Amino acid sequence: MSRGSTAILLLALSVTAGSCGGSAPPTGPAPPGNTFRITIGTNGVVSPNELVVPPGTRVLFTNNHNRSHDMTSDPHPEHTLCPEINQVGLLRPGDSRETGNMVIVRTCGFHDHDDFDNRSLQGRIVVR
Ligand SMILES: [Cu+2]
Repeated sequence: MSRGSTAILLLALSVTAGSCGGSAPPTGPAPPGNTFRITIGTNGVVSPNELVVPPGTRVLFTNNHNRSHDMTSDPHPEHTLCPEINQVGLLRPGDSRETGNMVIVRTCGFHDHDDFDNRSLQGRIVVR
């Protein structure tokens, strides 16, 4: 392969890599391009504690705190309001995991099941 065709191939690969949003498979690792994120900070506080997303969104939860958090749907302890959130579940320090596809227009409260009355670990995802 000539030097010129190698450059064209690399250019084509980089264009492909930059245009892969919106068609993530239903399972597998969290796509790094997911812009809908809720983070548990090093201070143990969720941020943002309210996130508005369009229907059909997965939200990526990341735990940057130094202890585990079990992120689940309201209400506690049934977790029946938005079961998609229960797919996040137990996040060890440094873990990231997505919700299921949030297709129903509604407001989904969530909490840390192991620390359910801690308001710093409560929030909501508004699907609209
Ligand atoms: Cu709970």
